[in-house]
Amino acid sequence: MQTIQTQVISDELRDRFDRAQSVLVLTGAGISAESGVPTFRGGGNTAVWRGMPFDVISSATMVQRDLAAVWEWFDYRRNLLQNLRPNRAHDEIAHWQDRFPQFTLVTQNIDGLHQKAGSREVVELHGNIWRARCVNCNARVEILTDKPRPDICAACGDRLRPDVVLFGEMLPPGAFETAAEKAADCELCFVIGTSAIVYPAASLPEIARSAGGYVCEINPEATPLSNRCDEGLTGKAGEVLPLFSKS
Ligand code: BJW
Ligand code: ZN
Repeated sequence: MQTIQTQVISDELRDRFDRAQSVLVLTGAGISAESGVPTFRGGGNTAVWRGMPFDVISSATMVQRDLAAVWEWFDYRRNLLQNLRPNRAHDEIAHWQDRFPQFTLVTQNIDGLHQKAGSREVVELHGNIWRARCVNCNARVEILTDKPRPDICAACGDRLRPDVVLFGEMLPPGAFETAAEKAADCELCFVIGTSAIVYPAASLPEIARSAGGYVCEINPEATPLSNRCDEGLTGKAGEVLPLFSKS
């Protein structure tokens, strides 16, 4: 008897997965949803902090206008995150790095859950919530769970801010360039748990596809990418991804 699970992945995708030498994975907030991390959009989930939509509080303007409020928002989210664990989707992707000769994991997430699951050399496009950065000299400081969060830069005495990329800000130097280079070079590109509307991250699947890569989206909901990719697997990342390790 054929189960629903074996029907999800097409023969073509399974064959490409078995043969692929170079794979790129792009993840977004949805991959952490099953760990308990709220997404920004989709599923009726729109992040709001004290009445402010996330794209207002998570903006470059707000850092200039009210850095204390921005810190409160990120402190709240770090507190939430410190008890959360990677889920089956993070675990499965961590295994892929040893399965393919060339493997690149690019994430828009700032939660550090890929690294907690064992993924190495993660290309973080939007920074990391567990780091602070000086507004003046760009020195970076790790934020530890068992120590008070530092406020002031030890190198120059100026204020620290979250080391994350807010709307209207540039991505970390080299991060997008590395991701774009790998996207242009991959045979198989998985786009997992992202609404695919925030640029430049959303251009990576386009780059992969125009260079001949096979693009597969994994998401329970349709996105602007859905009718521009080669295959869509409709479902939760934590349920769909483990199917790849089953024959
Ligand atoms: C599941 C699931 C399950 C649920 N399993 N899936 C070109 C065109 C138009 C605009 C621009 C453009 N280029 C640049 C822009 C401007 C802007 C932008 O893209 N705006 C768009 C919204 C229109 N981009 C920027 O400002 C970027 N900077 C930049 O381009 O610099 C150059 C520049 C500078 C100045 C002027 C001009 C250019 C920076 C973008 C930074 C994004 N920052 C944020 C906040 C980070 C800090 C924080 O956390 O607060 O990053 S915004 C937010 O969105 C966060 C995310 O990383 C990002 C993407 O969201 P993501 O990951 O896709 O999550 P969701 O919630 O949107 O979607 C979740 C999905 O999961 C849904 O589809 C669900 O269905 C699915 N899901 N459960 C699988 N179990
Ligand atoms: Zn400094």
